[in-house]
Amino acid sequence: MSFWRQLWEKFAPRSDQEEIDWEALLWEADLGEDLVRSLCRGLERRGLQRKREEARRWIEAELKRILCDPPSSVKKGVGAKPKVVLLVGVNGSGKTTTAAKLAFRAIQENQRPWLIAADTFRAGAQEQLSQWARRLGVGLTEGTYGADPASVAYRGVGEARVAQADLAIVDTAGRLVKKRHLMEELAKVKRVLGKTVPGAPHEIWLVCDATSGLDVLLQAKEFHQALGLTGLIMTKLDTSGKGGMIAAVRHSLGISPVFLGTGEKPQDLQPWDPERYVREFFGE
Ligand SMILES: Nc1nc2c(ncn2[C@@H]2O[C@H](COP(=O)(O)OP(=O)(O)OP(=O)(O)O)[C@@H](O)[C@H]2O)c(=O)[nH]1
Ligand SMILES: [Mg+2]
Repeated sequence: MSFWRQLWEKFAPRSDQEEIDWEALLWEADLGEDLVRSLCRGLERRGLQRKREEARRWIEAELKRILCDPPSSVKKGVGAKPKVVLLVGVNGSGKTTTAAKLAFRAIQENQRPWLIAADTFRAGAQEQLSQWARRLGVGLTEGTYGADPASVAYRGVGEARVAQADLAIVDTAGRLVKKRHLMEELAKVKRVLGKTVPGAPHEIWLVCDATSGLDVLLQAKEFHQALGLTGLIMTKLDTSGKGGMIAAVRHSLGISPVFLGTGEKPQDLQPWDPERYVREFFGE
């Protein structure tokens, strides 16, 4: 059963006299404070709180509108060689796995990817990405532990260019949004990448874990403020039926998902398809 259906059954009153607690229902869908408030106000303005079917239809239509509106950002990096993608996110969100998935996808599309291991902090991070590079047969720039991630990223794009790669994927260390110096370190990686290929980094994607619920919105706000995100990759959707925060992030920040992660294998990456997402979320 779809997540929305389950929620509906949980909150639907047993009799017509009982009211639905719309606010509680929308909160549970992980839609976040701004969007919950705006939907509740909308229901009130239209006098729909007690008209359950109409209210439900209106909410569904609103969420579909938010999710399906075309993203405002234009595609960057078209024609750049290599196109440079910077992956950022909190610890364990799935960045390194997603870097491998993106490389795999590029190969499927007859493109030449290049991986850059700019996580010089977490023990094992270098080996993790180099293992993926070997498995996928993809070129890799390694860093040494303790090295400046910006210098690894810079060298990496240089090597990608020499190898005539089409896509350079920069994996970075996980970081807590509240640690200011770590966010500044990422801002430096971004600045330095700007000196490699015109317009780089062409994409800055926040990799976030769907099981973190509303924390995703908080992460998106902080990373967006520090770096200017161009998109979102929501991982682990195979382990969590929820995904309401995708609507929350779109509503609050106007940032859309680009891919969804649905497993641990290289092929478990789906391009964002709002129509499909809406169908699965509402169970249509
Ligand atoms: N089920 C599932 N697991 C995933 C997905 N993406 C990543 N994982 C798993 O999540 C764990 C963490 O993934 P990593 O790619 O190492 O995460 P990371 O963000 O690079 O972690 P740090 O570098 O430590 O910050 C691994 O066990 C992955 O296999 C996904 O879409 N679905
Ligand atoms: Mg990692």
